[in-house]
Amino acid sequence: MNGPRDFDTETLPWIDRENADISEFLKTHQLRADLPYNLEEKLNFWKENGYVVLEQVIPHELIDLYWSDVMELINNPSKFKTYVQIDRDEFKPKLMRHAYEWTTGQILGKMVKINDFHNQSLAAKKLFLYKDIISFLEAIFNSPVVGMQSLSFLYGSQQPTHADYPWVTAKIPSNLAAAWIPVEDVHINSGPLYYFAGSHKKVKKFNFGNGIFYSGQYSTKTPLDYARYLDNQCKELNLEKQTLLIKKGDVLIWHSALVHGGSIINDPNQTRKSFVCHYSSAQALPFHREAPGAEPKKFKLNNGTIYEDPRIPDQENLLKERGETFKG
Ligand SMILES: O=C(O)CCC(=O)C(=O)O
Repeated sequence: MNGPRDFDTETLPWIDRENADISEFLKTHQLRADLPYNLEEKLNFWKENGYVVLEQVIPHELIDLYWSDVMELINNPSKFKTYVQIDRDEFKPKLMRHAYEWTTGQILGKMVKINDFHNQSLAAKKLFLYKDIISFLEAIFNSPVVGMQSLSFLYGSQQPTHADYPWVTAKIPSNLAAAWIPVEDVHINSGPLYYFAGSHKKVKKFNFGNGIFYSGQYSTKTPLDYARYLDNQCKELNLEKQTLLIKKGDVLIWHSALVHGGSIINDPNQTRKSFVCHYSSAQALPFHREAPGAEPKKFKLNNGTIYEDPRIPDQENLLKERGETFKG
């Protein structure tokens, strides 16, 4: 079988290296003095567990502005070229279409992923690059941060067990992390996110037949093979399965190799509104992923960057009024 069997050690984020010295890093780097969490504690926890929860850092006002924009998309899909994916199930080919090709009723259904709504919504951009998330990511990458891709959910995803790096790839695949931002307190019956603490360093990378990255064309193993492998590995390694029951205002940040998925929804009427954001570092993603090599148009905030989607420039910041009211 071809392809790499692990991340390239030369380009691993410093904190993922064997000899990472967190106290030394904090002594030698200029970091924000007004962080609302203890960065040293969070970095130590991250190194060990592959995730952190930052408690009550995101203003409810900003979350509400973002969700009002999402509701505008849902109620008026004909105005939007947003990419909306509606799956019949996780393993059938994805049905990705522009919002205007779906109806409100379809977007309000289950198995719906609204992709990259931050293109249209300024409030979503501000949430994506919220200062206390970006400061943590800057520390783990030791680099400026790029917001790479985002997903908006009304219901639980029920997504099978996976890690993100085989799918969400930048030039340096280990330079990847994600944030899970609840729009409401997470209810146990809503199909909460689950994850296995420590799996980012204990589970050996899966070989899709063409290496560790999934390719619809070249992989001989399927996403379901991958899910089975991960479930078995986590069981054999006795890794603790944890369920994410965080509250509006909190945020979970997780490592590119943390094994996670969406639980089964026990109450079909229970929403699980959330904004899921994927990030990379500036050196790993110097362009928009849909236009590698081309000079991107940039939106900058809190030292983080988002690139304008070159496929739909006419849609950029279509919804900006609500976002403009947020001054944080
Ligand atoms: O929110 C979820 O249920 C799944 C999100 C996820 O796994 C991902 O975006 O990688």
